[in-house]
Amino acid sequence: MLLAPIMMVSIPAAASPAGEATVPLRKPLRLNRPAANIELHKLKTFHIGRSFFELPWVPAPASTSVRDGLGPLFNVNTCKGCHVKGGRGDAPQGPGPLVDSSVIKLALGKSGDPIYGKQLQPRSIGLEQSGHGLSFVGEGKASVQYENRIVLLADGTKVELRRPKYYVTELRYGELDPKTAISSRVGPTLIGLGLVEEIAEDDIRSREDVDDSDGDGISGKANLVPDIAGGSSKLGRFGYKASQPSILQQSADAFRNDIGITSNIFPSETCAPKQLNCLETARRTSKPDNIEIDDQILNAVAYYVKLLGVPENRKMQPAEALRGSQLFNTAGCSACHVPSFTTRSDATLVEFSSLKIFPYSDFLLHDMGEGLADGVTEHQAEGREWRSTPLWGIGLVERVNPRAAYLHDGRARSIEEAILWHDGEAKQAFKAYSNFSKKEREDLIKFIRSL
Ligand code: HEC
Ligand code: HEC
Ligand SMILES: [Ca+2]
Ligand SMILES: [Ca+2]
Repeated sequence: MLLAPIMMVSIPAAASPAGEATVPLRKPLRLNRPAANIELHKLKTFHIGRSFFELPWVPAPASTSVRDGLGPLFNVNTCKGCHVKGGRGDAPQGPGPLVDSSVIKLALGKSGDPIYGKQLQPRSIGLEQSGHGLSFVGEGKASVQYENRIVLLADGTKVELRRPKYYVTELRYGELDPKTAISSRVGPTLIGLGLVEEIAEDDIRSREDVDDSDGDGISGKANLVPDIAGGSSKLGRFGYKASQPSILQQSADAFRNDIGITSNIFPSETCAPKQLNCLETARRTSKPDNIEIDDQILNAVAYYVKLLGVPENRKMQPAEALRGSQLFNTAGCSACHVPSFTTRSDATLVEFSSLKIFPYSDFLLHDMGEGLADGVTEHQAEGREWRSTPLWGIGLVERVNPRAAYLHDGRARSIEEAILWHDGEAKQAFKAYSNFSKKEREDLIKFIRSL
């Protein structure tokens, strides 16, 4: 196992994970405040973006024509339904139906299910009726069942993990293809994404080691994905499999797939060829140019997300913080949860230039083993591969939304459970953690909670 030199770990000394952009902790606790160093006049667009992030979209045609066009198929009618106060959406409790903040992705090889496409939308705008009114009948429903499993740590402690299994029911257009993989994902925290966008592509890619040539068991891989507006291929950095290159494209994707709002980036509705009533309703309610959110409003929403600030760290005694970060390093966590980057000196948003930030991620894909695999391919990301989740702000997750949990599908009820799901390239880190004494485990988790 690789024991990186302790010097490599930088402790965010000033408790400022995003330098001058760091947001002081204030009550009420929420994660949707702008970065602290943004020039005042720029916040006007931030607030416009926020209103379109929070307000519910309605079916077209409506008198409020700037925010109509919902559906025909959709998950929920507002972005904030899945990103609660800028933080994480509710995790499914199960057994039973999935909550609104979970998205069901469907995959058959590199494409989606032949009938239902790449995502199951549980709602529609009343396809049997005139195209008005919301209906709880969409493509179908999904539910989860948990199977418990005990992990035994070296000192004899037992930890119970719950392994989810997802089902679809009430399918409206017939069965799924028997080979279609089902993946559930819960809406993640949105802090600091604008800073992540300003990390130079080369700084992330320089850590790639696809064939593990340095033999440390860890082989970060970049996801190169289409940049639709730019017409080329770019490093993916957003989403659980790093499949979106920009906040703008990720937001346009959410508008289309989660809310049924078309844009210049994604001008078609999600109706699949066999979903005739969806296609018919889309035709009947479409606007002349087929675009339901114009560039100006879409850009404002992306700008809002881009500015969402990173909160300051929870205070720790220097000795405690040092100890925690050393444990983080010796366990090999920092190989993927890379503590810090410096943003580009020529950032598109000048306030975000040359900042030393502490996201605790390498933004690369890693094989995390069979237990976490979902069988879904997204560009270069395969079924077992996930982007190292940034750990900044993780100590606030449950304080901001007590119904939130950890990992892509919210299966882990605690940070410890999340660590114990690590496998594949992270097998050594799992072993190191399970060999720690109780005190070491507590110190490590305390450190993680402070980030
Ligand atoms: C139905 C729930 C849901 C809704 C509604 C929703 N999101 Fe998300 N959001 C998610 C999930 C799930 C992911 C992770 C996607 C993935 O990787 O598969 C995500 C990811 C993101 C990310 C990337 C975060 C990261 O860490 O890389 C951004 C940005 C984002 N959403 C913005 C938006 C915006 C803007 C809207 C409204 C247009 C929106 N979301 C609506 C569930 C939702
Ligand atoms: C090989 C790369 C790798 C290593 C090593 C690694 N992680 Fe992770 N970690 C990931 C990935 C990828 C995910 C996302 C998995 C998912 O959501 O299914 C993750 C998720 C997490 C999460 C959950 C984050 C959240 O917000 O839900 C925590 C906590 C975490 N890691 C802590 C650790 C700790 C502590 C260590 C060291 C003991 C460690 N990780 C080592 C790659 C790694
Ligand atoms: Ca629509
Ligand atoms: Ca669908």
